[in-house]
Amino acid sequence: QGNGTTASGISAKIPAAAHPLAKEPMEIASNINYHARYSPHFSPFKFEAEQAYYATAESVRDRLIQQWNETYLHYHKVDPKQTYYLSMEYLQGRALTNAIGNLDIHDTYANALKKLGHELEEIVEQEKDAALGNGGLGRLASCFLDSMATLNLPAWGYGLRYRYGLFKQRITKEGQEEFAEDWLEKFSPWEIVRHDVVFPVRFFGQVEVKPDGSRIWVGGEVVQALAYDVPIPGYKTKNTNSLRLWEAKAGAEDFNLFQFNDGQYESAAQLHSKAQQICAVLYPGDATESGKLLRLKQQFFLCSASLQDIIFRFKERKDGKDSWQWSEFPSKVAVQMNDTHPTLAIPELMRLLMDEEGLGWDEAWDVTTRTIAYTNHTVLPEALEKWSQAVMWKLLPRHMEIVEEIDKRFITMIRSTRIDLESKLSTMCILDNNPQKPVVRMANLCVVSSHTVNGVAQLHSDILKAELFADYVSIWPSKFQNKTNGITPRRWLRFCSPELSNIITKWLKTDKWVNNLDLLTELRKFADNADLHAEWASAKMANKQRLAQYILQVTGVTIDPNSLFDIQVKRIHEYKRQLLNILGAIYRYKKLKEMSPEERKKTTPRTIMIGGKAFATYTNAKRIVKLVNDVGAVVNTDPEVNDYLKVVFVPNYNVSVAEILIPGSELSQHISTAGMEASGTSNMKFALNGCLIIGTLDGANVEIREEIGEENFFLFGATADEVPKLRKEREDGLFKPDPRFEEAKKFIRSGAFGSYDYNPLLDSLEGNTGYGRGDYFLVGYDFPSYMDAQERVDEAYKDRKRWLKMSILSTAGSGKFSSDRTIAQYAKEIWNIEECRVP
Ligand code: B1N
Repeated sequence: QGNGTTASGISAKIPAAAHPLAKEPMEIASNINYHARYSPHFSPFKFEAEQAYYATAESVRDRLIQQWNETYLHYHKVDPKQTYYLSMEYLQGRALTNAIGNLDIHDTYANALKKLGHELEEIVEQEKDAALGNGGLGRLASCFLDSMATLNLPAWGYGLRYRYGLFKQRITKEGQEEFAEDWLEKFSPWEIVRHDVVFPVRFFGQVEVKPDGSRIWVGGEVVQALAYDVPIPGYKTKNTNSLRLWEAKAGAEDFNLFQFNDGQYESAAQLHSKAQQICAVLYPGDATESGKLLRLKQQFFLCSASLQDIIFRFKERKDGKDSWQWSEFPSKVAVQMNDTHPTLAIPELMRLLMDEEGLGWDEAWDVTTRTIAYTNHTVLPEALEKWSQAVMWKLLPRHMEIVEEIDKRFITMIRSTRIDLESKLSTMCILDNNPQKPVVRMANLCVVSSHTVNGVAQLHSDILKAELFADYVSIWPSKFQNKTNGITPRRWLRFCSPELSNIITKWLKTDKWVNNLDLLTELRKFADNADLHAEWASAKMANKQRLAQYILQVTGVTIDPNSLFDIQVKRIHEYKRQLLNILGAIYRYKKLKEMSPEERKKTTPRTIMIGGKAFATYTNAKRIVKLVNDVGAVVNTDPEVNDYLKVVFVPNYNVSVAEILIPGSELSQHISTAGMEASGTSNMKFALNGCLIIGTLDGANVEIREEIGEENFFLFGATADEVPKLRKEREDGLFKPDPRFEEAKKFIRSGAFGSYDYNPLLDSLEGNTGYGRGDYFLVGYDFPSYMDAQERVDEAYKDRKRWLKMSILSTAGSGKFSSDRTIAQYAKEIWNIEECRVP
């Protein structure tokens, strides 16, 4: 209990009130105090860490609401063109540190809390992560929101308010187990329920033809979409945008009181429970799809509610103007689809314009195609969404009519203008009418209907143009663009590593780099400076110690901050090749065992950390999790080697865990089979934090290496254009495995890591071809060059000066990877929107 605090916990000396925009710590303390006393959520007689967190968050929220209202009114008055970002996922993580950082009130809040007997650093730990996303795609959406607000862009995020976000991962003797994570268990202080923003969303039903020949969708079930707004503050600006999350609800009229009184409790509330299901859980897939009716309902729910809202606001701003036209819509509205998940926005916008607003096909099509743009995030065939036509007809009969018509017109256009493409039509058209399984190809629908299609890193965009979308490129060459991903430097450096940030600010003599990340190049001048080296090393060491503390706390394993911290964290997937990493670790372990004590002393001690969640039904991914844990159990308790090697599986990887791991890392692994990782974004976060990368020429690695210099990047492996040839050679039985690779596999099969049956996993790396065999991801091919690169890492680490220089140059070369740069490019080259700064 801190100064002035009574036995009841709440400070008696500090009055409970003060203006929400108070500037002095004392006034802020009194505002926090006010929320603690009058918050309906807890007893006013307690003020422990949890209550302090909620009261602090509510106090910060007062400020956010103030700015958020001003922003809305300003946008309303100026009426600029606005962007609406549609995404099924947002990985927001925690909000408190980010909010007070962006509002530039960190120190005053820290002081205020001190007066109330609490440390801000401990209070922020109370917050649960908002994990409404799976991985990179969802986190990208969240970084984009931060940058849109920071750049004063009039832009909204739209998503779903899932009750259960990404599952919680626990590690047991069996490996990974999944548990529901209740991020709303108590409540979220960051959302504002908007009872004034509600739209009906229909499912099922049928299409009726009216006497005038127009068509209308009727019947079926109708649920209500209720808005929850999460204010998104920009960094050091008043602009505070909105992330609008929809929740599905049924109304009182849907409750059958007669049935209930009759004892039929379940059927009485049938629509209520159906509505509840819609936003119950986040689809736990990352780059794999399995057709689920509920998932399709979710997608449509997002699209329909968001578009009704967008149209409502467009009309509201036209209200009072004598004449306006729908053709102006695309000059006020840009809709960006985050992958194909919100594809139904296309037929839904067409339907709303034609059936509700009375436009003809041509006009509606013109408006739709000038409004909507599509970002592709993957070329993995299993992740390209294909919905069963039968399911679509049932759930969305009117939309299927529209999709059929879009397809028909596309085919007609090709036949009349590009007869040379006739033979390609069967793969280019939208409806795949294969009698075995007729499906709608969502990516094709997106390409045909969007004004712009972009990939997320240069290599990925090139592959899209040369392969997946090559035929369309010949029709619409200027439709295809690249927008290399980025990350927000606020969360991913300024706030997660204040130590390193302060050093950067000191040496650059300005903190302007936080929203002008290109300024980091100035650090290059000091890359050899001994004073900077000393400061840099001490910041890194502090971050490593914090990380070691965390690892001890969650795993019980003690790791040595003087060893090289080597991290791979991302969703577990065969193409990301965590298996390559762990096989390398196993080989390293075996060699250490064979060495004499003197020889071991000459090696570079390493701590290998691997973390990530596996899709619950992805068996091989789960086997990899189990293997990492089993290897750790043996290596970490082996007294002969555990001064030189530790292998740790970091459980329940999420945004908050990343904020501890990344600043403390020295080497990180981005080792996907070339051509398979569209971009990657954690690679950017690690590089920004002065961590060196060992990686393949894949995704954004290519551009990172260009920016920071090839001498500062540990490169290995086949290139994307070699991959098909290597797979072919393998099929032809021409592949000769490296003896080190064979040795590592054999060691596992010998039972060195326990009795679990790893044969199916290892078999996937063997043979020449076949389902689950033939080493599709080329682990065996890349293994020798990977091990060679690892040897170069060990050597480089021994030369402290050289390593520090490389680390500084990594940070210095990371400026391009700010999401501010990415978003500025989207704004200019795709959305055609401009800054609209709140005065
Ligand atoms: O999107 C990220 C990229 O940096 C990654 O390389 C890429 O793998 C990731 C189906 C996906 N692509 N596709 C998905 C997510 C959920 C789902 O249900 C696919 N995620 C990516 C950001 O561009």
